[in-house]
Amino acid sequence: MPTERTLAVIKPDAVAAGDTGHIIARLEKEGFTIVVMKKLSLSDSQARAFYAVHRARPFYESLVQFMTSGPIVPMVLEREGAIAALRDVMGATNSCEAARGTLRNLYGTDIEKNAIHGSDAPETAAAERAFFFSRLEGN
Ligand code: FUP
Repeated sequence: MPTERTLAVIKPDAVAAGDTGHIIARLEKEGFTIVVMKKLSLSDSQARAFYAVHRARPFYESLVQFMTSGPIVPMVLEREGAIAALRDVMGATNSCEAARGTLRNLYGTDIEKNAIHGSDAPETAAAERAFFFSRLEGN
């Protein structure tokens, strides 16, 4: 399996709960290398742009509110098969349904406050990495 890069975002719920370090430690234990990482707060328009694919969905406004409610920690992760491997360790979208021991099971609350985002395909990984990080930053 080739080495890949993907984007992970520790969401406002997990950052506010003080779980940033726990999540990073788990990702490193799962074999991911952190290529580049930062902590920031999204503006309303930035959150709308990041989740533009969901703009017609009923949960969009609430999702934008949540994602702008506090700081987040985006990072580029590298590993063999990184995109699928991150989705595995994250677990299902709804934290209530995520398999035991997954990050969303351990650190999320529900379908919205689910602790972590991970890109779902090579095309979205490339676009989402570029959303947060420039070439100059090592992306
Ligand atoms: P995922 O790829 O697992 O993050 O899930 P989606 O791309 O389907 O959804 C993106 C985000 O929208 C989720 F992380 C949380 C939010 N969401 C809701 O708040 N309600 C829903 O019914 C579905 C998704």
